[in-house]
Amino acid sequence: MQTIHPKLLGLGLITLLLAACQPETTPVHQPETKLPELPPVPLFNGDSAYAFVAKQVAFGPRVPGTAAHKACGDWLVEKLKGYGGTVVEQNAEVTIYSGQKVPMRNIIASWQPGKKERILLFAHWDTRPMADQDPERKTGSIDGANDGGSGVGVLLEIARQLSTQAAQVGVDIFLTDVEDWGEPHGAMGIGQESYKTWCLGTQYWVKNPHVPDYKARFGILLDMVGGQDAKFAKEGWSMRYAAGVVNKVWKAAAAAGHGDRFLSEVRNHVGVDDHVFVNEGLNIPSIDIIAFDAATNAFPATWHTHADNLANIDKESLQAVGATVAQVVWTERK
Ligand code: AHN
Ligand code: ZN
Repeated sequence: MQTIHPKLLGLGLITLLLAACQPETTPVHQPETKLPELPPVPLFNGDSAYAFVAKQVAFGPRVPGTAAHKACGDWLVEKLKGYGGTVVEQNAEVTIYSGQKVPMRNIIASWQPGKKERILLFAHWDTRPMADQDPERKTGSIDGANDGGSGVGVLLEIARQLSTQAAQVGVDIFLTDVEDWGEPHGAMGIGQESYKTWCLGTQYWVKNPHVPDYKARFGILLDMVGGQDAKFAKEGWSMRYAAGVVNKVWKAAAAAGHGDRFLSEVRNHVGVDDHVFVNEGLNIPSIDIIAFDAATNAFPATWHTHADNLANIDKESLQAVGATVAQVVWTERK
């Protein structure tokens, strides 16, 4: 057994006492704990994102089951593969609120698929087959330039950047399908059954993830991010499930110079969206960056109307959101 010499014990005690008597204001020399510097965040190109939105719109409305939907899906897969993503597709038949069966095609592209530490970015690529919010003509499919097109456009540009500069963490870009064929006029919200008629692709994916035991640190959903002068409130479901992620993204927006678009107020203007199912189904803290119109306390006026077309897309909005997402992706440490 080892014994401590009484003299040494005394010395130790004196040292301890001295340390305890140090006035609190004495500066303590700390060893350098600075993290290694990260490479600069790649420059998000809003013109490129805009071109990706225009291309989607040019296929025609991406209504599940139509030729335009099929052609656009093929193009999305080709682009994501071209930018180095490992692509998994999920094809299934899902039943919408009317009882009609429609084909669903989820598209998931992964960068550094072997990495455990990952970020999930998602947006829906289908468009609504009706214009039930249009003041005049409620029939006919909408272009969905903003509702669907904008989020996908931003994520394709992120994919293009990933092809030239890897992030420290793995990245998954999930283009969800059959998000927007939910029950019209149904009051939504958890507790009301009609909320389950939305986001069918995401609901399928949370029950059947593209890889077993899929996990990500956090998720960011982009929805209607390309409208004129788009602004984003802290969305209610996001705050409930993932307030830390909201704050991280809002900080990144400020760091990227776009803090003016990301409002500090919390708003419950979203009935349901893809991120709700990801939070509830897979426990991945996920937020929704989704436009909030302060004038109406709701979605932008073009929502589910024929005015949701390319003429109402704002490159600067795509730029602000894209630069913010890039800031998050390329400053996240492994
Ligand atoms: C509502 O909150 C009514 N809809 C959110 C889901 C959605 C539809 N986002 C775009 N289109
Ligand atoms: Zn919609």
